[in-house]
Amino acid sequence: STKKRAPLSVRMENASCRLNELLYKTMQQKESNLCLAIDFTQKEQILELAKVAAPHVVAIKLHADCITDFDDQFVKELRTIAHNHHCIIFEDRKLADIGAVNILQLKGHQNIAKWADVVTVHAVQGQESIEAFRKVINDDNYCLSGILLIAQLSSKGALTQLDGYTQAARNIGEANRDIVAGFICQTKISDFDDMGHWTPGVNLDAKSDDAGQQWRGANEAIRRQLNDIVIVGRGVTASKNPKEQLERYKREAWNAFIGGDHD
Ligand code: 6AU
Repeated sequence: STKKRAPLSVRMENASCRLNELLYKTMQQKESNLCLAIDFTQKEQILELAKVAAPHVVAIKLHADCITDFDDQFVKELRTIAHNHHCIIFEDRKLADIGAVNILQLKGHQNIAKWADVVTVHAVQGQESIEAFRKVINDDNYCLSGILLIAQLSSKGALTQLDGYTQAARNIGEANRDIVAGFICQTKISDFDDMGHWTPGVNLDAKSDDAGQQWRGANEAIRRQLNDIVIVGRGVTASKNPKEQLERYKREAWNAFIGGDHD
């Protein structure tokens, strides 16, 4: 897609998915399009960084199944941080099963739907399995207010590059905009103003890890590839001074978003 982004106010008004009303309002208020991926294994470590990050980011992304001491107290504290700083809590579970099982997983062991605002879902299981999320998203007993479809992966050789895959994922998302808030992708794929393009694979100091990940800068991801939200993990979490890096990534990503004139 080459169409430029609409202003945040327009996107907010056009939001079909509840998550996006919150997202675009929060982006405007915080002047941030940064999401921090906290891939730590212990809840205290995660909460400590979440507190530092919350004022700077629009979303905090977790892999709850990587946390070895996950419990209700963790969830409670996380929700408090989210509430105090207007942060979206994002569980990156990448669900990929038939609809009925996806729902069981959402309500299972870690009860994701109760505390996560948004969860990632693969497109591979097809449209009807994805439409099954609607029941949970529309149920006020759950926190979940949208899903992000994985349209492209950042890793080298990802099969999402196979002919037609990304377009097929986009079509499923665009046909279900009340529940699909947007995409995990490498470049902007949808021309619907309300759809959010969340992009991982951003690091300002390195190009790759030793396990297939591919990184590029924020300017490339946001200004050239027209994504909306930068998802950064180790660029911040592996640094000696995470707060300094958070401020740096926030500034770079936001400048790229509002069309700052640096390269
Ligand atoms: O900045 P990193 O490489 O330390 O972390 C990137 C984060 C990780 C991945 O699980 C996630 O982004 N991710 C995803 C997501 C968000 O779904 C998709 C993808 O294609 N690549 C990727 O790295 O927490």
